[in-house]
Amino acid sequence: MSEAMVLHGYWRSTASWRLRIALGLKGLKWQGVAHDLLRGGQHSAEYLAINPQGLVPALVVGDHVLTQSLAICEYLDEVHPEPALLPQDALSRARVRAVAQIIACDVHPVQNLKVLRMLRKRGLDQDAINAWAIEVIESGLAAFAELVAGAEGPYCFGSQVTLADIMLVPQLGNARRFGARFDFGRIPSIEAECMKLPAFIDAVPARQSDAPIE
Ligand SMILES: N[C@@H](CCC(=O)N[C@@H](CS)C(=O)NCC(=O)O)C(=O)O
Repeated sequence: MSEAMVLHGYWRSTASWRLRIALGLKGLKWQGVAHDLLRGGQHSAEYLAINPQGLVPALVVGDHVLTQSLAICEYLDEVHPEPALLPQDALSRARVRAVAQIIACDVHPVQNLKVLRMLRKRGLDQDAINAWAIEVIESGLAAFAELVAGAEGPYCFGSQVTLADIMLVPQLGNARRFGARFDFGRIPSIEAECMKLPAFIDAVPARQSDAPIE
């Protein structure tokens, strides 16, 4: 693949953050196009032509547009198998996908900007919205921690970074933003281990070119 891939994202988007980690782990070159979610960049006609869902990320690979971060991570893993983001055997893969989906399907979607705005429109005040988000994050992370408790470290499932770690670390960024607890089981030590790796360090929101200058 000669052209660099184009990642449509936003510095603080946790779904974009997952892709930045995956691309970094695979050592793949990419160019970023930032869409300011707070200013509605995701709803511009130009972006909707790329992703009709009006959500980031989208990854442009040659003539193809890919959406949904989990599907994109799996695509990258299939096309660029090293280092593998999923284990070799089917049972272990199912376990990794299950915890990855706790974050991607059950925890993260309900704190989406779109969802939080809908709640506000329906009369919930900010404290109630935050309390709701915290409850969802904490219950999801507690279950995540239990499901990885029996596995060897230092990462979620052993000595290989998997999709589970890629989903977990950005979600912890969201947990901090909302003031949710995340000190469940091995979660803090998994995060600390991941944050020693360049792919995780480079992917943090504050390091992105569209992040506000402090
Ligand atoms: N399931 C999607 C979620 C994408 C998503 O929710 N993106 C958020 C940012 S993390 C977004 O674009 N929000 C814009 C909005 O809610 O208007 C994925 O994993 O790619």
